[in-house]
Amino acid sequence: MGLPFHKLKKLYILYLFLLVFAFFMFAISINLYVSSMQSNGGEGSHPKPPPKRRSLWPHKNIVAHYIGKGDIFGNMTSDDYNMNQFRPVETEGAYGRPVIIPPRDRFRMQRFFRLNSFNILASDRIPLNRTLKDYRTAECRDKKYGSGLPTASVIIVFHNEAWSVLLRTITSVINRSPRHLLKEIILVDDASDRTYLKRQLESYIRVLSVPTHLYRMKKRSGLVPARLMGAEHARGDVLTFLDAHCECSRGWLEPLLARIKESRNVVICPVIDIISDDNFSYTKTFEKHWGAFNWQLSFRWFSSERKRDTNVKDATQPTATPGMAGGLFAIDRKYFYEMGAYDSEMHVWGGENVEMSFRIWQCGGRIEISPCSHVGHVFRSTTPYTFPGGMIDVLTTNLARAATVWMDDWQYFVMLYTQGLSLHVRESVNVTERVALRKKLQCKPFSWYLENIWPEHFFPAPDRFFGKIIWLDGETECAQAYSRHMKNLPGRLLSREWKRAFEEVDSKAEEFTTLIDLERDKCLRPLKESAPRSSLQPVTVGDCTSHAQTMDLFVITPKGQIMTNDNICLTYHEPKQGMIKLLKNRNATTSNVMMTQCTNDSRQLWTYDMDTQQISHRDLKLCLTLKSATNSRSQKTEKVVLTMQCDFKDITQKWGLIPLPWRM
Ligand code: UD2
Ligand code: MN
Repeated sequence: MGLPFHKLKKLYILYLFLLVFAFFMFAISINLYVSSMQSNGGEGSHPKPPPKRRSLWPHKNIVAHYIGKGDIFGNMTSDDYNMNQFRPVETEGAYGRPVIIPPRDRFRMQRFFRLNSFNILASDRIPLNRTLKDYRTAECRDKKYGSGLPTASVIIVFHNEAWSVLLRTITSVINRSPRHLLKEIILVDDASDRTYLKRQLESYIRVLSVPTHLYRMKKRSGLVPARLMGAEHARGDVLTFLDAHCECSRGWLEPLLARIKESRNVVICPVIDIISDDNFSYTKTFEKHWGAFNWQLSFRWFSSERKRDTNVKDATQPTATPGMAGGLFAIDRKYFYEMGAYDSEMHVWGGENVEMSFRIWQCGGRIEISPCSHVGHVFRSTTPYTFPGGMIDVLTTNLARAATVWMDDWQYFVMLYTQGLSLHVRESVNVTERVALRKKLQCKPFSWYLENIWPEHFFPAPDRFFGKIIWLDGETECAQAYSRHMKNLPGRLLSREWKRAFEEVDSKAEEFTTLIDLERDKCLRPLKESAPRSSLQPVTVGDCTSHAQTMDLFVITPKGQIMTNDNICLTYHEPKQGMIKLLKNRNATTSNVMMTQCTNDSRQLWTYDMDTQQISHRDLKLCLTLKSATNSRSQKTEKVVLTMQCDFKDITQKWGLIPLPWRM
């Protein structure tokens, strides 16, 4: 006999309720699992969430040394790795717009991010021939280049590039270059192992409207050997190198070719726009930027106005740049070889852009950026591929090669103040052939490069001070020795010349550096050690143990700029109304002295009084002073450096220069 109907109904409802409840619990736990995976980011075996969009351009370092993660494949399977998920949606990414990944694909998106260090799901939704805006100025659009331009071979090297990204690069070259100027496209595969880059790629390029050749490296070698292989096969008048994740915009090629036609010793770069690694949006960058290298020889963009540029009236004219980013440039094919092509002993990644920048300038050529040529590039914050030989070793060997051949006295500075580099690395490289090339081409010294091509540089120089700035609290041995020395100098009462101070401290360099107590002496440095160097940074004093990376090393020019690595200068920073009040109260970490980008204006000029050991602002005559202030947020008391009325008795206004060696 069965249960009565009403009991059955109750059981049925209970059963239904339990089912719904179980389903809810299941959904919640899945959700929790997914979000915990996402918040783990790069720590565990799951991909790191895509980095935030960069907003500080162009101060932001965008082509930096990579911090690769050893475990590249993580929990990805070989199917994941070889999968080509290109499924274009007609209007996605049109006019360079960002792609928004639907929430249901977010987890997958993050999982696949690490394969290429960019959001491949976004790229896979964008058609190969997506539209872009015209990023040129009106003057550039109107410019006519006439006939008789040289032809170009576009060379693209790649190692395990994503399908849609590589093919969009090729498509943009084909669609946005005048057919008669494009001799061919040359692809060099640096021993990739992804399956779609084998036969599938070969058949794809066979039917393109521009002759496209694919060569393969026998073994993984790096971008330099791959580009050299590409160049060997090229037949166009001009070699045009591109990374494998670029998009050429309208009119990109003509200005490059026209400049080489005008002058064959110019290596010409486009303006490099930003394709977001996160959503593949295309963002135009400021045209007037230029590039150079920091103390560790990492490439950096700068945007400060350059003297020589103000003379150029025509806004379509290319402007000189001391350094090139390395990936995107055009060069006359024969000139490329006359100038020594590349240092073929540079492997995998890095250093070749430094070497080429110095070599071209020092040996009689020029490097320029054309404001009329815009090419987008996907900037990534980590490298997705392996570094055979170890990243640090490969990179430092490449840099040591460049520095040893081209930097003369300055090579020692780079060796001494770059982590991983040392004189020992220098001994291990054989650069005989490159030194012979330098001799054959009768190249100029590095000092000439710094003085003439990059006069705004922030490296040490014979007429500059290099070392630490210590606070003379009067108690440490070093501080006492320093003050004693200064007090006994004839003519000190009158001397406000940096040059005189440099000479005096140089003559005592050894004594001061042996006396310095790295913990008890206090050195001038930024308040936060890890804050981005591009932002406004308050200044403080701290232990003198810190290394170059922490910015307690300064270069002072005879003019009175107090500079440090990455083009950062000690700056008088006009306080805003509210800030003045705070300064008076001294109850907040606010200061009128900041570290910020050097701009060569009077806010960054200081003088030194040898008699009182004060550093004062040249025009305002206010002295650098160490004060305690309470951080308004954390309520902690912090020591902050600011400028105040000078008082020769005030111990908080006394500073000493401790020189450090930088050459042999
Ligand atoms: C920048 C340059 C890059 C190169 C590098 C320094 C730009 C936009 N990019 O780094 O061209 O000068 O600085 O070395 O200026 N590749 C290989 N084999 C390898 C490693 C890389 O073929 O072993 C390819 C790679 O697929 C890419 C190109 O070389 O097409 C450049 O590599 P990247 O994109 O990782 O370098 P990037 O842009 O960070
Ligand atoms: Mn690149």
